[in-house]
Amino acid sequence: MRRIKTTCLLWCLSLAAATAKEVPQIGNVLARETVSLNGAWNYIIDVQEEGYYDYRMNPTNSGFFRNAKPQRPEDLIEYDFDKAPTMQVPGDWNTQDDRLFFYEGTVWLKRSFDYHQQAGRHTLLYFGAVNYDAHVYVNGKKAGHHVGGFTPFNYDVTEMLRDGENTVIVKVDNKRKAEAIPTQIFDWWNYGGITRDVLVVKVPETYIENYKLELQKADVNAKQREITMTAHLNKPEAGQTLTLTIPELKVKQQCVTDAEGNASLTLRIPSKRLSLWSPDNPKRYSVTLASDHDVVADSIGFRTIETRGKQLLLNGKPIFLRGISIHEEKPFGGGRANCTADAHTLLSWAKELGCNFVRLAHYPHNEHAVREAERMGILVWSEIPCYWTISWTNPDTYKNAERQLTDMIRRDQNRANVIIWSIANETPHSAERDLFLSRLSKHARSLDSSRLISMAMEVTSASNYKNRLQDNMNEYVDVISFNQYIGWYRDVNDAPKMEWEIPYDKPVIISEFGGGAKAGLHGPKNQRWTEEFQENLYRENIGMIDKIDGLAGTTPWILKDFRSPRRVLDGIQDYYNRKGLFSDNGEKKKAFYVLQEWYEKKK
Ligand code: GCB
Repeated sequence: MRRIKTTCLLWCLSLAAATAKEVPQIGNVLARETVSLNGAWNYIIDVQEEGYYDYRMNPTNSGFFRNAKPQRPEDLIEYDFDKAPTMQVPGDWNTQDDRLFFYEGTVWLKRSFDYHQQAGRHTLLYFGAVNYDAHVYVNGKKAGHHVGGFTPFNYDVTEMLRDGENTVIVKVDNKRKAEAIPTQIFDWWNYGGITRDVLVVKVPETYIENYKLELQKADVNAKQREITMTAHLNKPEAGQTLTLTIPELKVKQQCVTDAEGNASLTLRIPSKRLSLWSPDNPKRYSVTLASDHDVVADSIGFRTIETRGKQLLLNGKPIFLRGISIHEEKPFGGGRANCTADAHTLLSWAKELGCNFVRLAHYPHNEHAVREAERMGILVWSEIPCYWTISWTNPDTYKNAERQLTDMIRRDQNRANVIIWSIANETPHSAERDLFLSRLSKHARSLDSSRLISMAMEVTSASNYKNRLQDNMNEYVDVISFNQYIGWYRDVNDAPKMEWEIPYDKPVIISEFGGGAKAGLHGPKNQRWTEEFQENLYRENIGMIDKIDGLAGTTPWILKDFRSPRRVLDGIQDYYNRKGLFSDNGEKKKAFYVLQEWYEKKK
């Protein structure tokens, strides 16, 4: 009997030893103690998901995640990661192997690493993003499953790691699905793979999971300003002292966690001591937050953003957003961007254009890009890929969208430059859509009251050169934004005659306008695809837009030509959307100078 009990216990322990847990995203991962798993990963292309399903389409126990090796000469194992080619992680697979250029399906990626766990420490396995559907295995056991291609997720893998060599295998599937976010059709390249950093994060058993510092709104003449700090531990542990230090502001203040592991405090700082973050003064303070066992350092800027009628106020003063839309693609050629250098090049082009604002379309961009924009003094609109025709009535689709929104907000909640969370782009009107998006809007507000909410709407009626924008979502957004393509999809050369009716007392952003041009193609201004056509379109649109009542900014479409499978015109598009002001090789088109000239006047 005793023996049975012991066997049972051992079995239970071995089961326990195999479990990993998805834990809430750790905040400010880049400042934690980490080991990078970036670099070369072996990969196997698995068109029929042979490594996941048996020949009756049941998930198999002997899938590729086992990383099996023949033990005897007669053993049959029909895959071998160690003989498979390698690709760089982070990186999209489409630009690393010609066979994968148009591929949409499953690829397995594997990486081994040496690890020595310290007693009393926990280990998280963090992915910056995997597009789209990821099954993660550690040493042959499942760590978890994640859906959504542009937001971070992490597992506590403490119990799964061995002393010495460890193996991580990820099954990545980028097939498009009607119920997914984004859905089956979208105008950008469906880059697959582990597209952002992979990190092993070493944390104490009880660590600071996330925190948020927020400058409270106040009168511009207020003598004193309030900064609130809220933080929480990964565990409901009461009685831990948190110490917030900002040496430059002479701040060292403490608070104690409650039974939920939450703590908060309020700083009161003389206004004249506080230098507010703005595009002209991208001031960030060194901040550290320490608990009894953990410490995390950050650089944080303080600013307020709010609206007053049709005005947009940054730090209490009206601001015009001289923006441009950007896709997360490398500056030269295609391929997913994921490093500070890529971001720096793209953002420098935006700066040269005269921008103080970028719309990071159409999904959350990588953290390096948002931080680089903050350092360079560029305001950011950040959005989730709730784009075009979403399955509005599917509860799992809603959960997926809400999760992506949550993870986007949690990751960047301390970035002073992020001023707008956008919840959707060009979605068809219906009661179901209104319900879905209004829930998202309320959710975003419940997580973050220090930023504005918007979405890219569409013009609903147009006749006799009169355009009207009407959208039930108006009451759920702070800023009315809409895309319009007069001069390209509509009414070529009619922009000067257009009138606009936007019946809401809120600031207006034109979140897209533009047209395509092939760099180096010249001709008369009415000839499509020439630089002159695009140049003229910009001139006429700017003339029209500038007259819109309450115009608070624009983010024309788009900084750089980007890859899109929808753009098939040979010799012109060649699978690029050509609406960039820069070509895919970084050459400026004529329209660049038109926008630059206008933005110069708007300074
Ligand atoms: C839009 C979409 C954007 C497209 C663009 C275009 O309205 O929001 O994703 O790429 O138009 O080029 O048609």
